[in-house]
Amino acid sequence: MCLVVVEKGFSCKGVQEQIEELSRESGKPADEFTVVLPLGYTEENYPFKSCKIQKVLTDLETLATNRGLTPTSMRPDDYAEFQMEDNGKHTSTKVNLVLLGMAGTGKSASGNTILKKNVFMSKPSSNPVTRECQVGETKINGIHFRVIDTPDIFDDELKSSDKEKHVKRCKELCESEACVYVLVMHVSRFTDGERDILTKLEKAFWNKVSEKTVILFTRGNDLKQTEVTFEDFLNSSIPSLKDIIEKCGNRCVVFENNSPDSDQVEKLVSSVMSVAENGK
Ligand SMILES: Nc1nc2c(ncn2[C@@H]2O[C@H](COP(=O)(O)OP(=O)(O)OP(=O)(O)O)[C@@H](O)[C@H]2O)c(=O)[nH]1
Ligand SMILES: [Mg+2]
Repeated sequence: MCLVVVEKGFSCKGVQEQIEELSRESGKPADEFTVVLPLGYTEENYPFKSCKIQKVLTDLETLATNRGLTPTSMRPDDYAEFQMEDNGKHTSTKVNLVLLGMAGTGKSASGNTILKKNVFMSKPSSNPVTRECQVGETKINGIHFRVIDTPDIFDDELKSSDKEKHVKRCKELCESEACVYVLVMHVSRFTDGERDILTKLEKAFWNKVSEKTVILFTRGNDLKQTEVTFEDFLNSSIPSLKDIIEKCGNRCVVFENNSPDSDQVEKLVSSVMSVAENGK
C-alpha cells in the first residue's frame, strides 16, 4: 500500500508534485499512490486516487484478521474518533454477524452475498473449504457490519482444540460490539447432525445464544423450482427443525446465493437488527 497522508487545506498541485517525486524516488508508478484525505473531506474528482482514513483502517484490519493476526492497535475503540459519516457525525452502530453452520451449507457464499463481493472462498467440495475465521466489512443502511465467516465448528471430526480456537477467535472479534449469530442451513437438506446444532451452539458460545440467532436458509431456488413458498416450507418442516426455528424466535430468512438480490439482504438486516439492538 502506498499512502500519502495530507493535511487540511492541501493543494492538489502540491500533492501531485509530491506523488511524482515519491514515484521517482521509490520506482513505484504514480497511480499506485493513494492520498488519505483529512477528516471531513470526501472523495471528489481529485486528479489522484484518494480515500478516507476509515477505509485504510478497515482494509488494514481486514488484512490483519485474514492473516490470523489480532489487530490490537486498530481496535474499534482506538479509532472511534475516525469513525465519522460523510456529514461529520460519529457512526456508533457496528454489528458483528457470525456465520455458523455445517460445512457446505453456504456460509461463505452467504457472506459474499451480504458483502456484495467475493471475499470468502466458496466452492463445491467434499472437504471443508473454510479453515479459519475470516472477516469482511460492509455498510448497509448506514450500519457498519462486520461479517465473520467460520469453519464448520460442529464437525465431530474437528479437534476440540481447533474448535476452541475458532470459537475464541469469534468471541475476540465480537468483543466490543453487538453480535448476532446467523445459523446457515440448506433449505432442502436437514441433516442428522443438525438436530442438536443449537445445543452445540449454546455449549460453544453462550446458553442464550438462540436469543441472538437468525436462521438463514440457502438455495432458495430449490423452493421456487418446486413451487413451495418459504412460509409453507417453514410450516411443514419436521418437528426437530421447527423446534430450532421456534427457539430462535421464528427469525428465518431465505437466500439464493446464485442470483443474489438486495431484497434478501434487507430482510436479513431487518431480522438481525431486531435482536442486535436489545440485550447483550
Ligand atoms: N444453488 C445454490 N448454491 C449455493 C448456495 N449457497 C451456496 N451454494 C453452493 O454450495 C457450495 C458450498 O458453499 P460454501 O459457501 O463454500 O459453503 P460453506 O458453508 O462456506 O462450506 P465450508 O467452508 O466448507 O464450511 C458452493 O458450491 C456454493 O456455490 C445457494 O444459495 N444456491
Ligand atoms: Mg466456507
